[in-house]
Parts: sequence; structure tokens; C-alpha cells
Amino acid sequence: WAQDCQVSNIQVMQNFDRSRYTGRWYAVAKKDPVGLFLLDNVVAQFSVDESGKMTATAHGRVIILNNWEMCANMFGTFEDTPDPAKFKMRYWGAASYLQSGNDDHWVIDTDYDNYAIHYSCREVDLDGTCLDGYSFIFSRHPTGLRPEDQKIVTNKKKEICFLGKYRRVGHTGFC
Ligand code: ODT
Repeated sequence: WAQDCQVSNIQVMQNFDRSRYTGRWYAVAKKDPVGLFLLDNVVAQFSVDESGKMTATAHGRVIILNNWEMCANMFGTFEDTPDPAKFKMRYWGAASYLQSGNDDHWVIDTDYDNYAIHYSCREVDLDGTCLDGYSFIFSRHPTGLRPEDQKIVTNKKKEICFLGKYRRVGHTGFC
């Protein structure tokens, strides 16, 4: 059953092609984790290096130390796993006071040209559901998702048990 909310049963993108995934993606919606970090104006840029490894940079507006607003420049390297759509993402900031860590990074679905759905569960509960996770909905278009992609995305939000937990991510030119 696709909606039993078991993290281990979540379906990811079949035959994920990292080279088609490269380039710029604009975050249009986000389900926050506990202790959220990136607020809005979030743009990610994926690359594949000479050895075939996926890397990325991202920026976004953050508030650090409770009231200092800035644009965070972030870097990530992706470790492959047996599933081509599931990665381990090691990430850090251009400045030491920005977040760093090592998160799961799953590509749930993408058509490469318009939309992508990312998922990361940081903490799996005892019952196998996700206790603390986050997810980005990405678009190739700064203006947002095309109407024809919206129902696909809504269905996937449901499948990953995050439906109703997203907020819109604005692009105001802050970063
Ligand atoms: O914003 C949060 O609340 C948690 C997310 C922090 C991770 C940000 C690290 C970005 C490192 C550079 C990689 C870019 C790829 C981004 C794609 C999806 C979201 C992590």
C-alpha cells in the first residue's frame, strides 16, 4: 500500500538520471523539519563532476542567532547508494555558523524539465513512520509549477505523507 507512511516503503524516482537533473531548481514549497533553516528565496544548483559524483550548491534566506537575517550559501556532496534516486547528502555553509550535517536525500519524482520532489527523513519513529523530515518541491521555472504538474505533485505529497504540511517558498530577490 502506497500510503502506509512507512519510510522504508516510500517509492522514489525510477531510473533516476543525475545528468538530466543538473542545473538550476527553484524551491516553490517546503515542508520544514524541526529547527528549520532555509526560509525562502531557495535556489539549488546541481552538477555532476568528472568522476560522475553529484554535487550541489544552494542559497536561501535564513535567520541565525534568532534575529540576524542573511543569505546562506550552502554546499553539498552526494554519496551514492544502491538505489540511484537515494543519496546521502553531506552539507555545509560558506560560513562556519551556518548549518551542516548529513541527511538522506531522495528524489521522489521528477520530469527533469519542470518539477522535482525531494524528500529527507532525519528521524524514523519506532513505528517506521517519519518523525522529523523535510521536503522541497522544486520547479525549473521561477514563477512556480505549471498547472499540469500540480496534481502530480499533490499526489506525491500524499504518498510521502506530507500532504498539508507544506508552505509556499517565495522568491523576492533577497538572495
Ligand atoms: O532548510 C532546512 O530546514 C533543512 C535543509 C538544510 C539543508 C540545506 C543544505 C543544502 C546544501 C546544498 C545542496 C543543495 C541541494 C538541495 C536540494 C534539496 C534540499 C536539501
